[in-house]
Amino acid sequence: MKKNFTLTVFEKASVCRHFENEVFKRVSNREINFPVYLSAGQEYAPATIAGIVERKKIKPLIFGQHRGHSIYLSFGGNIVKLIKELKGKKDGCTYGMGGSLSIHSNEINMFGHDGFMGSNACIGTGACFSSKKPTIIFIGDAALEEDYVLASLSWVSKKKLPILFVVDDNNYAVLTKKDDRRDWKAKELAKAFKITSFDLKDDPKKIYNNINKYLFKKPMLINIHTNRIFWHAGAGKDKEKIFDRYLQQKKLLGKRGEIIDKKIGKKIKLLWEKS
Ligand SMILES: Cc1ncc(C[n+]2csc(CCOP(=O)(O)OP(=O)(O)O)c2C)c(N)n1
Repeated sequence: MKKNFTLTVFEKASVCRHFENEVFKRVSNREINFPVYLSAGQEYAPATIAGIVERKKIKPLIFGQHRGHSIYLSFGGNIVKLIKELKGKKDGCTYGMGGSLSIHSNEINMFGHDGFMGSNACIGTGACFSSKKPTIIFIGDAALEEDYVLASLSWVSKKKLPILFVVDDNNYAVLTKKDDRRDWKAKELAKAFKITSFDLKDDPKKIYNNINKYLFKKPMLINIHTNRIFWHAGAGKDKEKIFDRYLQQKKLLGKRGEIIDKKIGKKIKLLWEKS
């Protein structure tokens, strides 16, 4: 029997959340002492998209930005290899050289980011144009403002490429909020390029219902509102009290949610200690 979609996504999100909490601890106590980009609070975007893609049995090309831990884990990246990567080991997923920023994995077709905000949009567009393979490009709400990202959107639309752009919209460019940076919305921008687009909360069912039918059948852009728990980089928390989709979904699942959360938390803690 097919597993309930909400449950599949929750399990993925739980892996991401516990993973990031373990990283946070290690950055705080300086066991990890290079820049890390945590995705806690934002895991429902990749977890949901990965859940949809898995159901369709598609293995897309994946181009992430920084905050890529949850993308890698949601799409089935080997967790031990990512732990080793963050410990700087040679048998890490990016041979201990990519760190948190440039997570790369041939196994899941994930291409490491170079640190240049939005460059993954151009590179992903080129890869899709030449291969015609289903492609997912994750960018932040600030990366969407880069001129070369706009040029990529234009080409994607002109060539009707099987691409899904996921704008992980946490409202911030480091510390500057969207309202202080621009007066347009991602959905309006995509519409101007004749790209089907949606502006959605990180609610898995809403994302599923909106993108499932036409995914990879035409270019699409989805702006997903998320809330970051941790700072732009490193170990620290923003002061504002935020809505936490993971905790909301856990509550929704009741006892089952609690059991999964505990079980996965324990497993990941152990993996971090052993790897
Ligand atoms: C071309 C370029 N300009 C500036 C930076 C410095 N920088 C790194 S991340 C960042 C903000 C990124 O915001 P967003 O794309 O929304 O991603 P988020 O960190 O919020 O997930 C900036 C300005 C950069 N890396 N590359």
